Amino acid sequence: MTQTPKLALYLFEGCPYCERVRAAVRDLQLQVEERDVRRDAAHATDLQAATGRGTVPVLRIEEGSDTRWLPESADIVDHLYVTYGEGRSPTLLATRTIPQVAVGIAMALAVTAYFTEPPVRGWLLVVAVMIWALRDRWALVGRWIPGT
Ligand SMILES: N[C@@H](CCC(=O)N[C@@H](CS)C(=O)NCC(=O)O)C(=O)O
Repeated sequence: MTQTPKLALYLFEGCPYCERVRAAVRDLQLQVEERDVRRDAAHATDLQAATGRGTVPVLRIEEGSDTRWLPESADIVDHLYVTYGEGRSPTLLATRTIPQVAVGIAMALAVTAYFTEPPVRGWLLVVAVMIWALRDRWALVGRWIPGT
């Protein structure tokens, strides 16, 4: 799909918040140039100059002579769906529903573990910690899962 504004996404590999935006870009089949701030120092410098900080993701929206810089993954995802979604809602990955549910399950397991006798307690705690550790990595995993 093509669109009038030229979109560039400032990011770096392995950044979970950037993966949320990538999930939206994939879902909406948008043409967005990716600018990795860790691979190209010029992109990092441009981002710092424009936003005053190095935090990613940031979407650069160029429309004619007008350029806007949009930070915050949730705001970027909202913007993309409102502008290009044709009424569609963000996917579970783009809204971070999956990591949030994972945190909920991990906390429930941890609480359960507290009231359970060993050795079940130990195993529940291990599983809870693993789910918690993966909470923001699902977007990376989800890159290979169709329909997410
Ligand atoms: N609330 C922000 C968080 C973004 C964030 O924490 N990005 C991390 C990478 S995943 C980052 O850029 N850290 C480096 C820094 O803040 O300078 C969002 O949702 O976009």
